[in-house]
Amino acid sequence: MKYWDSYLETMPRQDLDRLKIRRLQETVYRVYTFVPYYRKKMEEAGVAPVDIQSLEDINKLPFTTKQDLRDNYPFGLFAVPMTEVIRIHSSSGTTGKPTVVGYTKKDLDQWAELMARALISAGTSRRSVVQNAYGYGLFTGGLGIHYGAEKVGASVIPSSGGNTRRQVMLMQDFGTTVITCTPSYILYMYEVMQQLGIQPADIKLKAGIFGAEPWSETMRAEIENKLQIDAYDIYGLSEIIGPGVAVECSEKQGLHLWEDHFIAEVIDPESGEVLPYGSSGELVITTITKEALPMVRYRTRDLSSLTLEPCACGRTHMRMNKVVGRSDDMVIIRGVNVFPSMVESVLLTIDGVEPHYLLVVDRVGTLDELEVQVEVSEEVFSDEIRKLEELNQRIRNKLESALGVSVRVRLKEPGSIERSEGKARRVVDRRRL
Ligand code: DLL
Repeated sequence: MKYWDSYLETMPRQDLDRLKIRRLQETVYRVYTFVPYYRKKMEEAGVAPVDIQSLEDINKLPFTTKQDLRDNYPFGLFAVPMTEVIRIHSSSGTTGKPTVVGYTKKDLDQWAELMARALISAGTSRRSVVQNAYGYGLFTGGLGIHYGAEKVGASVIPSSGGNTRRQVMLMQDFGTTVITCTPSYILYMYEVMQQLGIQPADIKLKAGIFGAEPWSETMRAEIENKLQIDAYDIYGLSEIIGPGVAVECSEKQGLHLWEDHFIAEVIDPESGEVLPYGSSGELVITTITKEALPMVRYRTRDLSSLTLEPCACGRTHMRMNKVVGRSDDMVIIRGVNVFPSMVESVLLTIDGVEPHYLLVVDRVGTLDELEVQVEVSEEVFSDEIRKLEELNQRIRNKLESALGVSVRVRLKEPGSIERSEGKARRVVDRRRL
């Protein structure tokens, strides 16, 4: 099966745009009527629902941020009475209160539909055995993928995150063909497979659907080569719906963002100005079908770009490029912006380097210092000191020319950087401590 819903996924642009404007108008009308916060913000901006006559008019609407969700904690932005809300999720966040999101029955049905689209797009079918190793619970990854995979009719193993040896056992014994988890977690699973002496040829895995954290093209190549599978990117965030906002297809050239449910824009994060297609900036998303928690121009903090170029898979929905990183994950070293994904792309081109790394930022006197800790392979680690020093220098040169800042490289012994069973932590910023 090529599409889950061929009519909606291949809808001509004109029809999609007509649907989008109608649904946008409905959403704006609803939030203005039912959510005092939105009404206040719109009044302050001098805009009313009648002012939204075309898709371009969206830029008259004020942005919504994570802070707005926090200020209205927990349910202040819900647009329906709690009797209509049948599920609540939340995203942990590193500081302050979590972000709380709610779903009506219709929201959950729609989410499962979008996840079914996503899974089919990323090589899943009703014959697949899907091992879902995203965490079940308040995190949207577990249950979000779960209901989509059941809808597709695949055999779902709700293994959730953690207990890596058991994950590998299940994979082997139950004949898992599709794994869903974070890209960092599949690499950890691979390590455990190796420790147990299990080769890719011993298992039936064919595809993996990875997301919830940024990962580079080089990381994709690493995962595909090691596990001998197709690795697809899936994007989403709790505030918008959870996983399934956008997903790759067999072309693996950007993620189709489901435009019949979401309107995406890219803005300059400093000025808030809307940027043309192709430009990189912060992704802003408006939901146009959500009932419980509609989001108007939500600033995701994720950096990406959008394209309307037709895709060979036949889906007409616009594509977003792989997310480079979050603006709040970016570290500014002496004025230069550095993303963990940039470091990752460089590291993974160097032989003897493992895909486990950490950026440690510190301030010595008044100067920022960036240390990149990187694990080396067992073979390299047992080499002579001189060879290790050479490798250190080579990594340093490559990083410095790619990033444009001076870097200290610390080679770490195999297995010494913390493994993640969910979202990996890539940055430790000691300047804020
Ligand atoms: O991570 C939802 C999800 C679950 C997506 C499973 C994909 C798979 P949150 O916990 O709210 O929701 O975190 C959302 O994670 O704003 C991005 O910064 C990051 N993120 C999610 N998917 C990707 C991706 C889930 N494919 C935040 N590439 C988002 C890069 C991603 N970053």
